[in-house]
Amino acid sequence: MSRASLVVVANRLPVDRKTAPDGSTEWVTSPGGLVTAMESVMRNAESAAWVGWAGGADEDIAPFDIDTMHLVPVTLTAEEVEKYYEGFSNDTLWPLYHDVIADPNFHRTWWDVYVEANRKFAKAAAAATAEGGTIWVHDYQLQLVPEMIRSLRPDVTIGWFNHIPFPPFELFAQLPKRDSVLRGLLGADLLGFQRERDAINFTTCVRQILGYRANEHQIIVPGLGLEDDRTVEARCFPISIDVSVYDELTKDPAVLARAKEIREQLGNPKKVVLGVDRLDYTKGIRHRLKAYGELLNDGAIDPHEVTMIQVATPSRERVDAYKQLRDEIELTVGRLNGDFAPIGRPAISYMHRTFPRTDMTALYMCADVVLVTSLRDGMNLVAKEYVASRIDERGVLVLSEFTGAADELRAATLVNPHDIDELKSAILHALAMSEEEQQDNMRSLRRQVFDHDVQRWAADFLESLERMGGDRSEEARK
Ligand code: GDG
Repeated sequence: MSRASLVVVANRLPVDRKTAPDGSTEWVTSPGGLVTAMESVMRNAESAAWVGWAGGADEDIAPFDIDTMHLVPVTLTAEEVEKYYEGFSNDTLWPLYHDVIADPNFHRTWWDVYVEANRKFAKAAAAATAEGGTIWVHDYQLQLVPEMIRSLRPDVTIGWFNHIPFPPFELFAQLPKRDSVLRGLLGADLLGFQRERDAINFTTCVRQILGYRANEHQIIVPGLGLEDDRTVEARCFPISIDVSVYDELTKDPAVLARAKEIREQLGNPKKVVLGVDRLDYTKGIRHRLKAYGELLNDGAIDPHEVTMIQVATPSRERVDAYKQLRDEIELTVGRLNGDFAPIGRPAISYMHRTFPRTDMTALYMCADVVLVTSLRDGMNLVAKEYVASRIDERGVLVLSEFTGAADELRAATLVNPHDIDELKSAILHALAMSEEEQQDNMRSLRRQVFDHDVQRWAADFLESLERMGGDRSEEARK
């Protein structure tokens, strides 16, 4: 394929390799809001490509097409997977950007490999983009890519979007190589964040650490030598979900039947409480289980009447903090079931595996209460998916104040998950909420989510980016 006018760059390509029983392999698109949103913007672009890692190590894979997308794989070595991805991305940046819930680890060799891996992505993106094209870089793994692309391809317009929080100055200041990270990001024309607070945290860091002039949303990057100064914008673009998918699934008779079947399999409890998370220390699963366990212990929740389901999707299983978290959660669930489960049915039905989206939707449809108790979360899509699945306008969303979603979903039952007493009260309040109040809240939540879907998110970001690109070429002509 010739070079594309729109190039998306993300750590992962939007595909997984599936191996058939006969040993043959094929690529299938991995489901998710980002992929759906990107598919639709890529379809509308003159020509588009997605640059990213295919998931293995030391494998050279030629560019290929799937559905309507042109994919350009970036090869990572086993050392890069260990030091760039598992190390600097997931064991340094991830905990630091999530309020240091876990201790960030830092090794200078991780940083060196992070730089080299970022360069691979930048080179691949620069080579894949047409003259004057647009590149949209995603997430914390690729923070050096904007500047690297700019030095290779000054003609292109560059955007970057952070899916996770951007930390306050006091925390970001701890990051070794913090100047390089900020300079890497400032290669972009537009930097997108989940919350207003994240954008402000970023501009504050730039002012304090690099000493550049900046207001809340605009930063003046001084030009070197004869170069003009550049203006970089930092704004919030809260990500969302593809609501049409949930609209369809919730009307599918097979999904409706599955929701009914799940309730029956649980012994038809009066109420079902649900948690769905990647098994990650940021999601507050331990706090949730502590509150729920105390409610069982206090006798405030009768396990004959209420069942909790916890789906904990496997995640980053080679990183120590994740191994330890899994052990702790499984020990707690085992103890609680041992202490409280009636014969033949669990007090907490715990699953450490992934489910098809039809099952996830059926779970949302049968849950009277969903608990989102993240200690810090960029957005949290589970909250929005639950709302989108409640065609009956019933159900209660208990939502941590420390999620990006809490800025938008004001009609949820908002909680501070660190306050176990408050969390317990919120769970009891949710279980006892009248149908009228549930309906009032759910209607308001549904309006918010349906008016702000992921297609609108992508279109808003790209329109702002195009505007920045337009301003830049006008300045260049002057
Ligand atoms: C990052 C940020 C931000 C989970 N288990 C299964 C499954 N899931 C799906 C959910 C949801 C997604 O995974 C999880 O999204 P979250 O937003 O909750 O969290 P992260 O993975 O941490 O994502 C986050 C997001 O990026 C987007 O910007 O919101 O703050 O941390 O869609 O439904 N899906 C299926 N089976 C499962 O078992 N099919």
